[in-house]
Amino acid sequence: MARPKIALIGAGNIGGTLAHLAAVKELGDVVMFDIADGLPQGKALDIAESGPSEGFDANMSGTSDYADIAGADVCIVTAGVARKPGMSRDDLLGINLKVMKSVGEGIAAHAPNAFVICITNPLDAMVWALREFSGLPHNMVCGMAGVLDSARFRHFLADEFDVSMRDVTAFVLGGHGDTMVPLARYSTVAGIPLPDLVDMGWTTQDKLDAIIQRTRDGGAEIVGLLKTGSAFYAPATSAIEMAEAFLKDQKRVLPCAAYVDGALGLNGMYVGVPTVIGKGGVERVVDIKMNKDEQSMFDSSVAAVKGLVDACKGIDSSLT
Ligand code: A3D
Repeated sequence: MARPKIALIGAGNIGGTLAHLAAVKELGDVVMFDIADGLPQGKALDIAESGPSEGFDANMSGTSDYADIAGADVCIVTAGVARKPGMSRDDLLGINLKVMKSVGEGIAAHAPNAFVICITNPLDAMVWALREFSGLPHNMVCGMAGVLDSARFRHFLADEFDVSMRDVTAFVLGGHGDTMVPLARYSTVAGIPLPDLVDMGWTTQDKLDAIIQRTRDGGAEIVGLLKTGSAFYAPATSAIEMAEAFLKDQKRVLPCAAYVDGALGLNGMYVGVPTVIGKGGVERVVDIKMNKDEQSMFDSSVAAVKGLVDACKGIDSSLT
């Protein structure tokens, strides 16, 4: 049986890390695409040369020709520009929108049956635009953000409680930006919700509020430290978790930027929501109930995403 084929569109910091993880986890053959001459070929060869020590057999290749992604089962898109200190994700909109057009057309022409995971920022608007440009079914195009934002939240909580990260679950909804909504009520340590842990004296409400804010600022914290780009190890790991859920039909319940039409009171838009990912792509959106405060935070986040989508429509008249 042929190995699955994984196409990585963008071979920069995240693209290279995705390729390495896909190889080490033996998820399939990897083809890296980039417009930068030699970059995808060089990274692919470098990773292939780790195969004898690591013990994987997957094929690694690099290309600047979309024809080489033909028949890909999964496409993970990181093509575009990343933030530098002082920039917001939204500052990337104009330039990355043009990139999404060429990527969307390339995927439509050569890998129309792929499960597509977008990582390029500003995430929720870019995944919407990528779906529009590619014309793929909505359930087969989604964005990675919630898994990363939840992982950051889980890491900070595990540190605060001095417990294993494996026993901390967290829930972050909404757009991937300053308005994201970490939901304390739905986040737990071994099933015990965070508000109960505050009551039990494990932490204070002030400390929990600070952790929630640090989660919202998680991307900027890393940009500030790196100074030359944005986070890439955890973003790559998060997207690989989603790709693996699809390739192995795991039915994982993962938050991602999915097309929501009907659930959570939304009509036809991309935003971060809990989903079930399996061989059908985004198979379900989990229609959770929010209280008044949570709903109002989610509404602000939805409004911010809608503003970015409108900005895309203002830039490219083919988008309606
Ligand atoms: P970087 O290392 O700059 O890699 C981007 C790559 O895209 C470069 O190698 C470019 O040559 C390539 N590229 C540019 N234009 C094209 C094109 N038209 N076709 C193909 N390739 C192209 O960035 P990175 O890997 O650090 O980040 C990639 C994207 O992910 C950025 O937009 C980041 O803002 C975004 N990002 C998102 C998250 C989320 O959680 C959603 C987290 C971190 C980064």
